[in-house]
Amino acid sequence: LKAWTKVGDLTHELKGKEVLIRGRAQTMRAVGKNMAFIVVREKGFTVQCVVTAQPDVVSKQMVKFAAGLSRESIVDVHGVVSVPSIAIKGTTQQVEIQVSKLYCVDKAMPTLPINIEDASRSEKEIEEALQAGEKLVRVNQDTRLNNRVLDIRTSANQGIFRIQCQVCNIFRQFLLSEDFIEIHTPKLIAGSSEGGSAVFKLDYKGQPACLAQSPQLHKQMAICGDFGRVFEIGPVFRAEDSYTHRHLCEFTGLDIELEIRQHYTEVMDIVDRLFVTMFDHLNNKCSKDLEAVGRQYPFEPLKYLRKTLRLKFEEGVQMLKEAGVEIDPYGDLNTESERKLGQLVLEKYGTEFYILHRYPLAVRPFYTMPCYDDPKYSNSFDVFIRGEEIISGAQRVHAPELLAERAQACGIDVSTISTYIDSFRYGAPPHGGFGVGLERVVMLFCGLNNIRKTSLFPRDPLRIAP
Ligand code: ATP
Ligand code: AMO
Repeated sequence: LKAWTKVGDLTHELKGKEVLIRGRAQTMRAVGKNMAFIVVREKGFTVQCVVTAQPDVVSKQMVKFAAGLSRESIVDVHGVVSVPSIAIKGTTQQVEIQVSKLYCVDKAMPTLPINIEDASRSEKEIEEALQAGEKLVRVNQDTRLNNRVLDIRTSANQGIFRIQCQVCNIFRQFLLSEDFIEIHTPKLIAGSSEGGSAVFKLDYKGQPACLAQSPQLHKQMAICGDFGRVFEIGPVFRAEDSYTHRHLCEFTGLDIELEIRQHYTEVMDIVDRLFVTMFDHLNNKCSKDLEAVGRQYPFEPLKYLRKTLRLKFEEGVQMLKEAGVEIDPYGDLNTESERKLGQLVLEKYGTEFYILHRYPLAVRPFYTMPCYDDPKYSNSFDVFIRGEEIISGAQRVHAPELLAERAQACGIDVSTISTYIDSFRYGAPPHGGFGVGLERVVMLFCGLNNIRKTSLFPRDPLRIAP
């Protein structure tokens, strides 16, 4: 038999069929000398394989070999699919394989820093096991991240990163279908692109340089170069000293920039259509992955409207005020007030996904366009999922003098961005765009409590390995 079957595809329909699978030996259990059960796992799906001693087919030695495999070894299993009379506990697949041949492709060391079974349990399962007197190790976040290669083998983590892949896939497909082109901007740049001190500085062959805090400057320059509509999926570096559940020092930015014909609402229209398409796709096409995540980290599906709610910053401030939270009308919202507003919006409008726009100019980056009717406000917006920010966006200043003035006022050394400012001297179309934090989208869509769960190899102020 040469055709491989995926463990996740083993269903009742294959009853009586011969199959060949490759996976990892997750757990081994011997029953006397004539029988052994091995749970084999492939990409987060598990199946029970039964090795029974039978003359001319399976020797007792083979049973012993199977029972003695080290956990996480890679095995090839050849056998017939059967349907047991009682429901199988502890595996994702409801069929078994009656093994005729078993090969160990690669042996794992006998003791591992993480037991995948322990690392896969939900908090509820851990509590129940502990109450039942079972001995088990609660695998903490640092142990998981220190041994990330093992940790990402759990079903929940396999699901998380397949969902992440789909977020990027839909982002790309949707934008290509809307006439955007994908660009790749430099990550080694001369100075800060967002302002502030949160930059990783480096020496660029004797010149001071830094890792890009965003593709902001170059995506706008691509618009000045007449691409019309651009997007990028790439790394973003922030040297911020943020020890929070939602800040990383390196994350993946999903950025877009486009010409605006009349109004910055055209940029918000893209947010609306892109994200409704994305959420629908995740709910309809990624149900197995969402279930895998939810089994370990239970969450409620995201509530969103067919047409995304748009709330003006002033209205948000008013809602908070009515709820007893005083906010400076020209200041920013802090984490707590963002959460509170998220709750109020859910109660009033029944959505956990919304856009807050017309932010005070003073709290936005230097390149943000002030509102024409009131320059204390700006043509800008943030987007929230479950009360936490996933997107910042805005119309940009395209008048070079104003841009230089705003940069200087925000403490940016204008000489480091002179080629950017010059781009607007050769005729620039009105334009705007936004940046999405990939890890935040996945974290918040799945109701997870920490951004490190949605970054494959997270980088935070205390971690640069593995
Ligand atoms: P941006 O995209 O604008 O950087 P963000 O979600 O990354 O948005 P910040 O603007 O950096 O967040 O900060 C927003 C709020 O998050 C701050 O007002 C503050 O309340 C909170 N915050 C940021 N960094 C920290 C930190 N290190 N510790 C505690 N709270 C923080
Ligand atoms: P901003 O700085 O708000 O905007 O970043 C855009 C989005 O990136 C995510 N994000 C982060 N994710 C993880 N760790 C961090 N430290 C972190 N900081 C930000 C958030 C945020 O909404 N140039 C603008 C975008 C634009 O206007 O086009 C920018 O970078 O989800």
